[in-house]
Amino acid sequence: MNERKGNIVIVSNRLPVRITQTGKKPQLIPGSGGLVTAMAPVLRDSGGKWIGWDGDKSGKSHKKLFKKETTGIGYSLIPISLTPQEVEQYYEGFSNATLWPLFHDFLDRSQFQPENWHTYCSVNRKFARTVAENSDEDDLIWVHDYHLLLVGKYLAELGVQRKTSLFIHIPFPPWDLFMRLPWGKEIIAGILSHDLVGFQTERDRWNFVRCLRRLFPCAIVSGPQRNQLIEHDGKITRIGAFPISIDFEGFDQLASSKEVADEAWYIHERMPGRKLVLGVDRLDYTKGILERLKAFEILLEKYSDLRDKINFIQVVVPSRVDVKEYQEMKCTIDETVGRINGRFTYHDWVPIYYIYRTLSRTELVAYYRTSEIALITPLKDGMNLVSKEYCASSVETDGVLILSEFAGAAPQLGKSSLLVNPFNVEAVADKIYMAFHMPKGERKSRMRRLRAEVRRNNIFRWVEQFLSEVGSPLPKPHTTTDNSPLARRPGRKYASSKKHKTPYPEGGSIDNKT
Ligand code: ADQ
Repeated sequence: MNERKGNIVIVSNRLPVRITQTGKKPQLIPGSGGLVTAMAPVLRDSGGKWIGWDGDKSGKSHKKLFKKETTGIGYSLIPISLTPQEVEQYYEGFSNATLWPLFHDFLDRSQFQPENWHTYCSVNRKFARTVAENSDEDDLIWVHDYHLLLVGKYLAELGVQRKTSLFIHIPFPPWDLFMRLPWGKEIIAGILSHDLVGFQTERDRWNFVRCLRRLFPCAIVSGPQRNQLIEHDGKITRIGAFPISIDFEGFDQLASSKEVADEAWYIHERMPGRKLVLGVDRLDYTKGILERLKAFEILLEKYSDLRDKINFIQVVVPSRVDVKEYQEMKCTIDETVGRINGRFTYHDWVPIYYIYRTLSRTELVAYYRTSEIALITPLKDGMNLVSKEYCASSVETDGVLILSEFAGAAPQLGKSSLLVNPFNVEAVADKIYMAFHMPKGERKSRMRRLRAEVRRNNIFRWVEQFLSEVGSPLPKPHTTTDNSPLARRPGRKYASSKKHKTPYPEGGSIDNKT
């Protein structure tokens, strides 16, 4: 990692804690979710600041509570308050009802409301002001995700000189979808106002470059495919794919503990002599939970010899519980589980166990460890950390991973897992059958390769590679803007100041088309 003078300032929509009201006093408890899992160990080790919304929808300020409750944790948490209107229009509106569905290929769910867009801009400006007030010139600002794509732009408009980077945790959509966004040009320009932009996969980076080329044909794209430089409007931005990961050793050690071994034994003991198929997801339409249930139903229809020999455990973490669409989705899942169980339950065999709550880390890892098959079939996913957590927790090295080809993890884990198209529910059923009957030797060799991959490309390496890219010197920007003839000169390349390391050697065939 590069030696830097300043601190790291992380900026994300939510802080890595939640406020709870136990009795009269509000308290802070650690939050859950992919981003928290990824970043908390990093800040704990390096110090620094984390800026984000406190999660309170009333607009009440909790600065004092944060100051009191977070002294001594090794880094500062700086809460931002949002008004009810900001929550509705910036968070539930533009972030989660426009960008989230559009970037996950759900165009029919995307809403394009101008008032939501305007509030998205003003909240991004609010975040930028807070960053300016809580950082100085030597600090590295690391913005996370789709809620805050314009923070770099507003920092620049405020005249604040900072090294800024952005990591987008969700997929970047292809041009055919992105073109529908009425404010697409502003979004691309906002992303380009950062010094480094990281995507989960080569496909996302490639989609971004395609959109950029359509909207800003004069922008200059140069450099090796996996580490490109873009000059636009007198600024140079480095872009690359940095597939996020997990703390492999943390999961491996916990999975090997007696506590987890006991819990895992207890879970399997309730379903004696049966193979367990596990699904773990946040409640979201992108995760493909209903399609997966349908695939399991087809499995029981088509391969009746598996009845009584297999159980499907679907764990769903409550998410966006106030949103009507999510409440309806939960009802549909409840009904579907009930219908399938009603149809196939026989004596003491109930085919589907359905858990709708947040599990403790020990419980979650016990389910990972004890399940013979993981069925991870999102319809689209930025990365999907659950697939990596399953591999790290499979300490007996005999679990089989069935993985969606539309998960960002597929380029890394696809070779040694059973890849499926989650929309093809009959094929998913066939893959479960294949996993059920896979010989032990093959299961072990596949899982060993998967574990080696996740162990090598773990979260610490991810952070190190991202930070070392931010630290890499950039060439001086050319003084011309987009429209100048010089900027349009074909084939113009920057002399790279160093030979770029390829962060992740593997990648999709898409690379070759860039
Ligand atoms: P998410 O959409 O939240 O993250 P994912 O990557 O699968 O998706 O992370 C979910 C996290 O929640 C995992 O770390 C898992 O351990 C945890 N979790 C799941 N079920 C749980 C339960 N019942 N109890 C407790 N914890 C549970 C977003 C993007 C992803 C991207 C991540 C990280 O949508 O595509 O992989 O960010 O970049």
